[in-house]
Amino acid sequence: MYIIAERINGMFKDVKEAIRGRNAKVIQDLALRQQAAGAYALDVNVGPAVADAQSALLWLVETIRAVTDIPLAIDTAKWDVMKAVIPHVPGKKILNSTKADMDVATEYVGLAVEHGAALIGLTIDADGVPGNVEKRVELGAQLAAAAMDGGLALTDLFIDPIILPVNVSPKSPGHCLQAISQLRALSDPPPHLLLGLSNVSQRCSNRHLINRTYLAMCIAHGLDSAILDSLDTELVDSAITAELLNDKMIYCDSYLQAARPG
Ligand code: THG
Repeated sequence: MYIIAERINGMFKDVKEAIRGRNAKVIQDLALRQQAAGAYALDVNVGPAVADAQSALLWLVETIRAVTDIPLAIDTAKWDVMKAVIPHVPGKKILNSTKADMDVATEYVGLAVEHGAALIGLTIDADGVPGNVEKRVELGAQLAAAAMDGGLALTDLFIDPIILPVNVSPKSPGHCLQAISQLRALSDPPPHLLLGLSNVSQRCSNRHLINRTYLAMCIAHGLDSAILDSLDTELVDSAITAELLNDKMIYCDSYLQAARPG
């Protein structure tokens, strides 16, 4: 499982305050702890409450890069910010994210190819998040077409069928499972399939249990990547175990250790 760690996000109070006060240590500690806990990449998102998103994002990138060369998923919905920041991200990077509208996706594919980056594409268009499986699959196929047209290998494309909180949208977990199965069959090799896992349990009780259970179900349907809390050891262990049971690795007594990066 290609784990992208979620905690460097201004949605969290400690990160928001660290951005405001330009407190590098808070960010660097989170970066290194998440990496040590099993992350392959770090999501970097300034959150909604920041005045100058571009300079905040540049500061986060520079601050993280001072301590680790782990791939960074640059998480912003603003094209102008993405375009300005990406040239200043040394090393491996993932653009998070584009929507599936063809003209928009084509621009993002071009930026990704220009900078040797991977790209996350959301199955969302001008009509918003689809309320069914079919539209998610159609938009996922559109993202794959945009990637192929623009010269981005499908192995550098992560399709995100968008999971909504189960308390608000009870059908979205099931819809995403089916979309994952169908989008995996799109090509050989297939694009990556990814979710922002913690969305599923927002404002629910038993968050950890919901996240852990749903992740195992997603892996059984072919999910191979997720933005999640890598500091939740039980969650990461559960993901690795689900992959073992889905024949993604050979059992050995130390499989939990063997599956972690490094
Ligand atoms: N897809 C893609 N990118 C994404 C998402 C996605 N990026 C952002 C988000 N969704 C994934 N990251 C998070 C990070 C935190 C939470 C949910 C998703 C979260 N935060 C607490 C909350 O809202 O309750 C914050 C409060 C707190 O604990 O301080 O749940 O879907 N491509």
